[in-house]
Amino acid sequence: MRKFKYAAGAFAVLAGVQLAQADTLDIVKKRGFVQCGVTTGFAGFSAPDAKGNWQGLDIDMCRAVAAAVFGDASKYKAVPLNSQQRFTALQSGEIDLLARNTTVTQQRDTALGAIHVGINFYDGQGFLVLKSLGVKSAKELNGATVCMQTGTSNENTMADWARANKVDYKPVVIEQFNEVVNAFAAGRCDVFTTDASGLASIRISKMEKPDDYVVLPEIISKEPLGPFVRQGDDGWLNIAKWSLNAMIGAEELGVTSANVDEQLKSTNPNVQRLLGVTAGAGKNMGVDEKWAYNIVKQVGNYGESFERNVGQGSALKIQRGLNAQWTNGGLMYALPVR
Ligand SMILES: N[C@@H](CCC(=O)N[C@@H](CS)C(=O)NCC(=O)O)C(=O)O
Repeated sequence: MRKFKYAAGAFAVLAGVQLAQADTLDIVKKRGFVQCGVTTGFAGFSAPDAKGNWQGLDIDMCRAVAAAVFGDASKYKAVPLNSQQRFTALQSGEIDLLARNTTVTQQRDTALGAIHVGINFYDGQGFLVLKSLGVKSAKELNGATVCMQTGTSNENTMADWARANKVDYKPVVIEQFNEVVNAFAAGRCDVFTTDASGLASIRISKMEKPDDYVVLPEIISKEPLGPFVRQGDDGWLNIAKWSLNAMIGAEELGVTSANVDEQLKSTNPNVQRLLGVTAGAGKNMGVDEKWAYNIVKQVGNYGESFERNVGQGSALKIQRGLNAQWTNGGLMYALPVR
């Protein structure tokens, strides 16, 4: 009897493993597009433009994976999710890829059935306040009301930091992004706390008078942001991981959307392998050898995507900083395609 129970248990585990390893690539190919979990609208990272086309650094991850799988960056569907909904949507299979300013943490990588793909933006948590408040440092925020969104890492980070710095604050935690933004704009709280990139985005795109607001200089945490996939499908993880790597690596190698056709003639073996001139990388992942060529041609390299969406070509004007290439003093370091 005992033996039987054990066997049944082992079978269930096995079946579970098989379920978890369901071939996402196959499912995506049959469906014809990637289901990509994004924000409900967060300028610079994932937001629809005036024509309703989604744009952003995270959207470029959706497009890169679509280009790798289909040779067509447009073959993805943006699934808007608030902070609270995002991991459930990934667990349930509603989305194939979560590309939504999500901080990589040990808990998310282990307890939520999710696994991170890489880092596409190194960030840290900060504070946005009205200039007229005259606050110069976050440590002066004793007694302040602080707006933040439910289901973010920002809630715990704020609590930890406030405790350590003996700052007493009143949290105003709201689930919907627009509502928390409106609460802040209406003065229902003195401070908005989230990732510094998010604050830059909120200040520029959501505040009526951006110049009335300032992001305080203090950064109280590490918020390495990156895409996630479901645990248990290493093949799909590889496609997402190497799509991001291809963008970062292309920048390092000087391959851009403008010169990628010319670069097909490059004598650099790293460029030849990246662009599929030397075959192998695509086949190893079950996609076309031109997977990375298609990413760079249609989406651009990481630097192009950064500048267009959040950098100098955007309203946010975020400096490269930690997101510069390692050769330029930053942390962007592509793993080699070979
Ligand atoms: N990086 C943090 C915060 C990410 C986050 O969800 N930030 C909010 C900003 S307040 C957001 O993007 N909201 C957009 C939405 O819910 O549509 C995390 O992973 O928890």
